[in-house]
Amino acid sequence: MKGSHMALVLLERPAPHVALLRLNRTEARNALSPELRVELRDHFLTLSDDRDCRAIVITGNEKAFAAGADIKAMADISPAEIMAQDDETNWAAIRHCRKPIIAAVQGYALGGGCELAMCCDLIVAGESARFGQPEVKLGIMPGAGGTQRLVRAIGKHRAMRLLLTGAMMDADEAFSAGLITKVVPDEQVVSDAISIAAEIAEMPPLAVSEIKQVVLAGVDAPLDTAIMLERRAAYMLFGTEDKKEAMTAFIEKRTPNFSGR
Ligand code: DAK
Repeated sequence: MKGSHMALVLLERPAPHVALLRLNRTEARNALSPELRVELRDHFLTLSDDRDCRAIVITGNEKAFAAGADIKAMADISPAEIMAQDDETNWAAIRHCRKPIIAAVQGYALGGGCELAMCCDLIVAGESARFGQPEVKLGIMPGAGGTQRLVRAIGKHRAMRLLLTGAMMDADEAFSAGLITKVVPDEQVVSDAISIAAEIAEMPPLAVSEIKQVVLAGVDAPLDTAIMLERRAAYMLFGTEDKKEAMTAFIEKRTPNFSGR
């Protein structure tokens, strides 16, 4: 936070090696203003490099994870102005973050808010969660991966309904469609996401990082190439101190102690 400026994204450390980012524009249903997106980018850049951070949870509040890009900031904007904002750099910081990211969603995850959730590696949703891409109703369309990620997550025929009508999916529908990891009671969303993050944070960090990278890079590569990526990363992990420690600990029937090397 700089001076008296109210942070639009709050950073907490709720468990060892776990960072929690809270979107903090309650009055606007966490609409992703240009300023908020820059703060979010800076947090992800820092946490991606922070050796103490091994997993990240991102959440909103009980009413909204995020209701999308800020409509009031877009109402009069020209294509040149929106290009000049270079929002892609902000999204790239999230996409390229090396640490696993868990979205903890209560309430609305719409438009850019749904795109943000889909950028994460896991999505824990409360019963109040609502997912949708309502851009069509505003005469625009998703611009941060929504058309592509939704189709890959839930298939063309379900995605088209949401994209072309702006309809929302509730948490159960999102779960059965394969968009999200799990549904829990609203009051447990953040604590559940933190406990998954804490479990990940106990794993050997290099293995976690390689698994995340291979899943993400492989999904858009030809299968043979992706399997080769997987094999090479798997070979490499045999060279880590943590592999030696994990296997020795198993054989000696004790808890491993990972160094991240
Ligand atoms: N932007 C600005 N303000 C918003 C907002 C938003 N997206 N969503 C809510 N708010 C504000 C409301 O204006 C209201 O402000 P006041 O009237 O109190 O000043 C306050 O938050 C509370 O909202 P409501 O009174 O409407 O609250 P409700 O609980 O009744 O309804 C709602 C919540 C989330 C269902 C409703 O607010 C709503 O429909 N909001 C808009 C959702 C939406 O259409 N989202 C999609 C936005 S478009 C791109 C990249 C990305 C994008 C575009 C381009 N490029 C790289 C090119 C992304 C576009 C979008 O996300």
